[in-house]
Amino acid sequence: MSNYYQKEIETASREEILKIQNEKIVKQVKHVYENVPYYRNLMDKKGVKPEDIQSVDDIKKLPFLSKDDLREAYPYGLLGTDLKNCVRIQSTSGTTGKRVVAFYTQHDVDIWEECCARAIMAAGGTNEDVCQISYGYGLFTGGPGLNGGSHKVGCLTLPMSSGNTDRQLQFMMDLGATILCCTPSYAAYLGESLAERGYKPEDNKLKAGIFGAEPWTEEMRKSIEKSLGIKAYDIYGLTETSGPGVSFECEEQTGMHINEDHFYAEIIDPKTGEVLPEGTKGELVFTSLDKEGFPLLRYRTKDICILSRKKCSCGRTHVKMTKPLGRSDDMMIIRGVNVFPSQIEAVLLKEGYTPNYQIVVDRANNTDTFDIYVEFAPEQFSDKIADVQAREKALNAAMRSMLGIGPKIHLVAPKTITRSEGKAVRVIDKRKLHD
Ligand code: DLL
Repeated sequence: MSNYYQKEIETASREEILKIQNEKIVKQVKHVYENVPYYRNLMDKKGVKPEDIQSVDDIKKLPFLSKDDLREAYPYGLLGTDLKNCVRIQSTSGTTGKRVVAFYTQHDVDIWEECCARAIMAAGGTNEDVCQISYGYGLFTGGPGLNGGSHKVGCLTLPMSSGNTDRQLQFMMDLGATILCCTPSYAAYLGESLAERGYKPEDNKLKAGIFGAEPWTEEMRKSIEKSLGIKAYDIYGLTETSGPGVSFECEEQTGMHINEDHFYAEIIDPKTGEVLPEGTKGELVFTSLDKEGFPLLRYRTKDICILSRKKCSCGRTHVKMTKPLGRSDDMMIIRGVNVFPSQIEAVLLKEGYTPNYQIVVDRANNTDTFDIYVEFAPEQFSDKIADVQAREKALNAAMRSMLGIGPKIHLVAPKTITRSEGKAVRVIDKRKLHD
């Protein structure tokens, strides 16, 4: 028997869901057209008026939004209401152009937390659970989102944030955490650290984990389930649409139900923008149906996946998405942080290096490794160890300030990084992140 937070809506018939979506989209498009000049311009350019949108079938007439629009409109250009009505911002890591700042009214926070509560209850959560939240807190949406969801379910919430593994394990064991929320790589690391300290999987009280924010495979799921003695559930979301909880797994563990009463999903061909039929692999696009602060319409996530309306044994009727199967851009997720190669190149050039570099990402002991090989410019070259170390340290600090995480920098002699004859191979990602 499934455990629901909002059973009526989570198991509503297709007709009921469509009715809700159709009512909401008409209101939302009108609201955005009147309140977001940036999007009004895009609609005007495309010759679409709010009256043209009478149901979700008409959404395909609307223009897309992408990260580039977010950058152009930064910080307030896509705000959907007066700032005085907003109570929160969240943001992605990374500075300058790629930073996403999302605004929330209290209504938006409530909806977001309800979506997270649905995920926690789908994983078996009740008010008798002790929910350890080891996603980062702060601007990152992982900690705050699941914290809110855990409160709504009535769990005893342990707001651990990420890091400090000794303390994580102490609280987990002493306070008898039953649900763990963190990135899958951190869950794997916690499992390994418990074993190193002599604990067996049955020594902890955990029963479930809610893991997302980065790609992970079925093998990784099995390995985490074994090491922690739990059932591991996937959860998906992005800052632009509020954060975690846009979709979540149920006990079937065969894809994530999208909260369709709040988010309308489409799959498009990333090259042509054409909407593809259900069951086809393509780029996921979301329209937020009722957000007030940051009401993005047709936002291109760049995540590649497949939607399915196959009946689910949990009783939920909302459409399911596969795990993201890749990206249609070059964004990497390293230790849970979104990183674009262009950000790395910008730092190198600013610090006086040549654009001859290579990024190597791998995974060791369930943690991502992140190395950047950079050539000295000929005039910088030095073979004194102290000089090289000082430069590597400075570059590490500059990268950390741009990206939010620090790579290991390896300075190498000029002309030692292999030149490519075609497109330069800037990124070597050795992790096997997709099945
Ligand atoms: O990662 C929100 C989140 C927090 C989701 C905690 C789940 C749990 P961003 O930092 O904006 O937001 O990154 C969003 O992360 O477009 C995907 O590429 C990736 N992503 C998120 N969840 C998953 C997942 C949060 N379950 C970007 N599997 C998205 C694979 C995921 N990739």
